[in-house]
Amino acid sequence: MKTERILITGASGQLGTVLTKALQEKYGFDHVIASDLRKSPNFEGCFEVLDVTDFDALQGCVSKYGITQVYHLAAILSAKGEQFPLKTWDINMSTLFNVLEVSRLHGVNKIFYPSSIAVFGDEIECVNTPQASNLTPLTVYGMSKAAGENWVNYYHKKYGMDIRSLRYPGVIGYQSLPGGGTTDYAVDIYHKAVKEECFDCFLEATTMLPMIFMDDAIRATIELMDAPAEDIKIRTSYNLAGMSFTAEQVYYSIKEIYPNFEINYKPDFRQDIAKSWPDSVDDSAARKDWGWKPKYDLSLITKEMIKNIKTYYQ
Ligand code: AKB
Repeated sequence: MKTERILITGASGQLGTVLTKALQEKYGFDHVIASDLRKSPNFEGCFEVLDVTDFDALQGCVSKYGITQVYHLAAILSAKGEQFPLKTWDINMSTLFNVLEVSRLHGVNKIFYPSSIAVFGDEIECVNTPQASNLTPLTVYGMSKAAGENWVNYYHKKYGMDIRSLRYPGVIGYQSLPGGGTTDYAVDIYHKAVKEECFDCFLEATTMLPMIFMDDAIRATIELMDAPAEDIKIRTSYNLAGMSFTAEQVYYSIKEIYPNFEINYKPDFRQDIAKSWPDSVDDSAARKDWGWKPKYDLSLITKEMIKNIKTYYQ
C-alpha cells in the first residue's frame, strides 16, 4: 500500500483542530501536514502556513510532501460570509478550484470536501429533508457549498478523481471553538454555563437545527474516507445527521446540571439564516451506502461538553 501523506487545509479551525489529531493518530505524526493561515498555539506536528487561494503555494506544498490525500476544510462560514458576500464566494470557490486542480495535476488519490446543511434553502421539506432536495440556499456560504458539491461531482465524473463529501450539521465540540457560523451558539452556550454566566442567544427559543457531536462528525469523516470506493454512490455530498434540537431544548438540558443557568433570546440576522435551514435531515443514504450511525444524543452531548469544558476553567 502506498504510504499516505495527508494535507489538511483549515487545520486550525473548529473541525480541523480535532480532525488533524484523529488523522495523526490513524496515520502517524509524520504523515499528516496541517496547514492554515495561522498555527494554533499548542499545535504539535507538521504545520505549513498556507493560503489556499495561492495556487503556487498550494502546489509547492503538495509537491514538497508528495501529498496523496487532501482534506480541504478552509472556508468562510455562513454568518461571517453574509458580511462579505463577494469575498466569501471568491475565497470559498478559488480555494476549492486550487485544491481540485493541484490534486488533478499531482495525482492526489483522495479528497475530502465538507459541505453543509447550508446548501438547503426555504424550498425544502424542512423535517427529514431528503438527500435529493432542491438546493436554493439563501447564504453565500450555502451557495458556495452547493456549487462546490457540483464541482467535486464534475471532477469525479470527468477525471475519475475520488472525492468524497458530507453535508455537516452544526458541529458541537469542547476541543475547539467555532467561528463565523450560525450554529456556533450551541458551543458558546456550554462555555457560558460552565463559567456561570447568563447566555445571550442570537436565535429564537424554538429554532430547531440539525447538530452533531464532534466525535460523531470526526468518525463519520473517517468512515466515509475509509469506505470502499464502489460503496460511495453519491459524489455530490451525503446528508449527515446526528440529532436535532432547539435553543430552548439545549438550554433545558444544561439546566439539569446548572439549575441557575439563565438565557436571554436576542435574535439577530443569524435567525433568518437558521430559519432557512432544515429542522432535521434524512441521512438514510449514508446509513445504507457506508454504514453511518450516530452515537450521541443531546443529553449525552451535554454531559460530555460540561465535563470537558470544566477542565479549561479550573
Ligand atoms: C455554520 O453555521 O455556518 C456551519 C455550518 C452548519 O455549516 N456550522
